[in-house]
Amino acid sequence: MSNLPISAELIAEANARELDALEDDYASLGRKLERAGIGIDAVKDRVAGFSVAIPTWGAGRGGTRFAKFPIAGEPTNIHEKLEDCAVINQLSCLTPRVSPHFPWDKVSDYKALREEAASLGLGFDAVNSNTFQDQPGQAQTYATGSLSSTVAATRQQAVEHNIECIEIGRQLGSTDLTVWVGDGTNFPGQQDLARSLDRYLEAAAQVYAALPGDWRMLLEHKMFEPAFYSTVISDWGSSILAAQELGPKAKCLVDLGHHAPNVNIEQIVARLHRFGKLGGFHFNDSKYGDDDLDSGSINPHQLFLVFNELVEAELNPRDGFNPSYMIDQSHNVTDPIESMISSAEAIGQCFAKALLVDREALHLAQEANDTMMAYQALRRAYNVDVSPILAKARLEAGGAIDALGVYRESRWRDRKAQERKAVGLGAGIV
Ligand code: PSV
Ligand code: MN
Repeated sequence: MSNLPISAELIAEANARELDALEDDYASLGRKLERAGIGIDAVKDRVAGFSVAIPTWGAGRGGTRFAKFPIAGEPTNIHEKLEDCAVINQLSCLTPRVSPHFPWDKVSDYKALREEAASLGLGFDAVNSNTFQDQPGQAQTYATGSLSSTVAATRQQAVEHNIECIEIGRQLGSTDLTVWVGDGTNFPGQQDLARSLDRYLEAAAQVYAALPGDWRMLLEHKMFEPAFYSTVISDWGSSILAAQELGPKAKCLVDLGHHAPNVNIEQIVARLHRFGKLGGFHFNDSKYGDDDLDSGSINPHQLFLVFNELVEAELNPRDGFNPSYMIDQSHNVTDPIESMISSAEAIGQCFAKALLVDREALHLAQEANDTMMAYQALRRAYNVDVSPILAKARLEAGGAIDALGVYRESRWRDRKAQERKAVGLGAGIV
């Protein structure tokens, strides 16, 4: 049974008002692309097949170490989060899967949760384990590490939690386990840098051994925070080495914010792909560090260059190339639904622009060392306003031409503010 949250009439009425302008813009862009030998409908069809997962934890207002400022009508449990995620997908038609985090999203009946999600038009993406926080009643603390802890019982507890996540994920229909550990140190000498990696690898291998045949284990690296001197899986180098040691089902996950400023992330993407280890992404944007800002809000060109590598990778597939795409950002000052609608659009736009690159011209220029023309091949695609392509794909999928506009018109958040209980104050990086 379908249980979509936004009224179909509201969407249809809004689309009727926007339709003429969209058809005009789409036809005009179609003529422009035709002159470059590109059929706009083929690009639109590729965009229609593109999707990016959204995190359940992104449906709530994020926070920093200093504070969290909740808004009225925020979701307070997994059921309300799913409802909000369904709004995002219904209007944008880009986000049909949700990535849950445990134990944050724990329920007693996962079969029922899967059905509930399906009735909202959603499926489940990667399950995320959490060994970076202690839970009430937990036997061992993660204060000084989890999978890499010096304490055997703590490592065991972290392994068991990850295996429990796999079991939950199996019931939800997931096929990926994303493992990010907050393990690391704040002081030189605090832990042995080599031995902590040994302990991590040994514990991670136990999790790996519990993966069902068609599952992947996605290793997420992060250079700092909560540990500020060293982290155990600090960078793509540590990540690929760990993935290679664990085996073929272990891949690397690139969270865009988890690098030093100005690092060439698109090159990391190309490198990971070269060795068959590119497993997926957490999209967000940053100015200074792991700022968790909205995707494409600071450096949309970098996002485009990442997608340019992904389109190249698609043309030269290696070893099961099938990266999982997900948003992972913290919405501290916006309505999370609006941020994720806008971010999914930004991500889809970069994918569409990467499809527009004249690959033949690019490769010829690269071979001939014609630097300017190689650069211009990218530039020409980046400069195209592809929004009519995304809007047309949304329209055809039953979404809203102006997704943000319809969301505001639906007064969803105001209505939820009447129904949902208030979220408590507090702090917390999510
Ligand atoms: C860590 O900063 C991270 O990027 C990981 O993906 C976590 O699971 C997520 O954020 C939520 O805190
Ligand atoms: Mn992440």
